[in-house]
Amino acid sequence: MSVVASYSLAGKRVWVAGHAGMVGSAIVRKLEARNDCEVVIARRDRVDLRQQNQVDAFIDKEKPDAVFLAAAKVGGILANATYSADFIYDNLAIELAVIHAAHRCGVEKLLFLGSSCIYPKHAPQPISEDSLLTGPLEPTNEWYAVAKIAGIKLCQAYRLQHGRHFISAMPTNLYGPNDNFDLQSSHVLPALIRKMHEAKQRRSPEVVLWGSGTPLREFMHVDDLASALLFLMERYDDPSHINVGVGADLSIRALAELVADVVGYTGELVQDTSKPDGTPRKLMDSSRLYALGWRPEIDLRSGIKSTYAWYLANEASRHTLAS
Ligand code: GFB
Repeated sequence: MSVVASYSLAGKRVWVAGHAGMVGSAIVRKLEARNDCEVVIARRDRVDLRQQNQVDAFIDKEKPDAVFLAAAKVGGILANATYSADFIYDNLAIELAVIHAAHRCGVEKLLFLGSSCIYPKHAPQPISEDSLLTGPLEPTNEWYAVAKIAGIKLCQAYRLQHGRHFISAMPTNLYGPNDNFDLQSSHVLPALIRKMHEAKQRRSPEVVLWGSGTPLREFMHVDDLASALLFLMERYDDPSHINVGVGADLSIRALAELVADVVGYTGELVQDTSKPDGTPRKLMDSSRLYALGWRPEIDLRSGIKSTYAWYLANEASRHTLAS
């Protein structure tokens, strides 16, 4: 497989689509730290990335050389299950508009961001890239998953028909600065940070966890992801999507205990089994990425610690005021 490529971002105009989100903002931080390329952004109030004509006008004006497609409608298990139409429509529309515009404008390299939920619910673990489309999806997030699978296929189709250097990376569950801490729509890790923090403040005797606590998940700090994405942009050029994970998982119950420990919450952890569990396990096989020479650096405990510090500095008071 011809996976090792050589493409340098140095001196390039690099559009980070989705710059305000958790992933996009982490990519922007990494690019700015390099200080050798020009970061281009599309402000959300000026460009609706779901609208082909608006994306076309933006890309014609800005003429980026490379694109990180990190813009997406994302959310946790409940948001995915509740807003099925929004999740499939917004994500398909963004992918179509940005990938097509990048082709039309002759963008040299594009990296599309997917998700580990593209894989079948009962895929063999750890999940290799070859498991894609080998079985039924997890119903709570199949709308999002189908849109993300379409994104991979779009990149492959433009490679095949037009020789474009469009690649796809599939990250595992992510967390970090600029995450969504809304208790209804967030993923589990930010939800647990907020729940434990507020329970500690209020001296609540218990914190409620959704589901059985037995599902296994793998968590990666978004700064590790951003580092992997810059690496892949410069070193990977293959039609196959590539997994980006840390190689280890833990149960939701164990995660909750870890977050409680970091936050300093000592009350009871109670399971609300009326809430969905989602897929039982999704540990990704990231050996293809590791074989290229990249490795994650942020262990889970220190990642949670720094994310909690970020939450305290940026979010906690906003929530206290709102409640
Ligand atoms: O992170 P999460 O919302 O999404 O939930 P998925 C992971 C697990 O944590 C589930 C449990 O078993 C939840 O029931 N959980 C426990 C909680 N307490 C909480 C809580 O307070 N909030 C939340 N949100 N969960 C998502 C997909 O699946 O993963 C997306 O829906 C995407 O499409 C994302 O792929 C990475 O890991 O189950």
